[in-house]
Amino acid sequence: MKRIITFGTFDVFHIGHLRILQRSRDCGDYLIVGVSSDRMNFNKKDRYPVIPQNQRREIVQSLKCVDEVFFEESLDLKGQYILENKADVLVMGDDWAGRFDEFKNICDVIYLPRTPSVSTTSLIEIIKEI
Ligand code: C2G
Repeated sequence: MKRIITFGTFDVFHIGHLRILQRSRDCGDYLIVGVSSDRMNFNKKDRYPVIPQNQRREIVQSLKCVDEVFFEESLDLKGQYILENKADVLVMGDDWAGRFDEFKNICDVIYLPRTPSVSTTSLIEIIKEI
């Protein structure tokens, strides 16, 4: 039984989000997702996500490929979340390549290629133009 953990905001949920979650699940048997909290996003980017955290969590939890969801409250707690959830593998998109290598002593760390040509930021820009 291989337990996978991944993290993300999943704001304005799109196909890139779905694919990284499906491919993360394909790396093992059980997928746990840390959904970044509204406050964590505000601290990081100085703005709140468009979709509030309870709705982002509900969307992610409803997916067939996702087994369990919790709120990620801080980037600094990643090691603790990996240990608490007994994760065997940390999967992240390759926009984070190298950033989480420090956890290679507690689990495997895999960076998967991002889905090209789609992002929350570009979707927000397109919607603004309409
Ligand atoms: N992603 C992807 N393809 C895209 C867009 C995003 O594969 N076109 C992946 C990202 O690489 C990430 C996941 O989808 O692994 C979630 O992306 P975001 O919601 O942008 O999450 P982020 O702000 O990177 O939050 O602890 C880390 C943070 O919680 C990550």
